[in-house]
Amino acid sequence: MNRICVGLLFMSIVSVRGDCPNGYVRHDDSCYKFFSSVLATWAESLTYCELFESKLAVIETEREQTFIEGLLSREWHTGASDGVWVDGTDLLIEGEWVWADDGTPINTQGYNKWFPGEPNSLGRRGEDCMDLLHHEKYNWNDNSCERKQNFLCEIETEGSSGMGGGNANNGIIGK
Ligand SMILES: [Ca+2]
Ligand SMILES: [Ca+2]
Ligand SMILES: [Ca+2]
Repeated sequence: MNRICVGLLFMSIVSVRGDCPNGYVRHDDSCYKFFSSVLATWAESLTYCELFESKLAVIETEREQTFIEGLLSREWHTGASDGVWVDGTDLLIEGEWVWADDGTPINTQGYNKWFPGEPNSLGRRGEDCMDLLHHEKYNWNDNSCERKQNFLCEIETEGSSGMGGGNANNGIIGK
């Protein structure tokens, strides 16, 4: 098209492919930030991530889950909440879990690491948002979306190819 477009595209690629933004930790093709001193509802935490050009973490593989367990254990401190919000939700249709970011179903065909007995949709109003519970070794749980707790943001740095990561829209560039 024109030089400015090409230049902008190039800068985007460089910033996306390069190091993680300050405060983020790299693992494979993603950058992660555990916000361990902010308490937010699930929806608020999603907005926080967006403010920092990221999104709530989407956990696609055992390898990613293991990394996240390590990261959260290392950075856990007294005063941190037991639950840590990630991107999973069944707010749209009760019992049908998806990653909110792109609607990918979370079912037995794909990767999942629900704690035994979860999701259990406890209480009269149920539980529709996914968190990782410190006291359950960061296995997955459904919790009340209104609960205020810490959260984990992720930036996917590889837009295409690769399993799971290839979700058409490069959100980071688009922003
Ligand atoms: Ca991920
Ligand atoms: Ca539910
Ligand atoms: Ca639960």
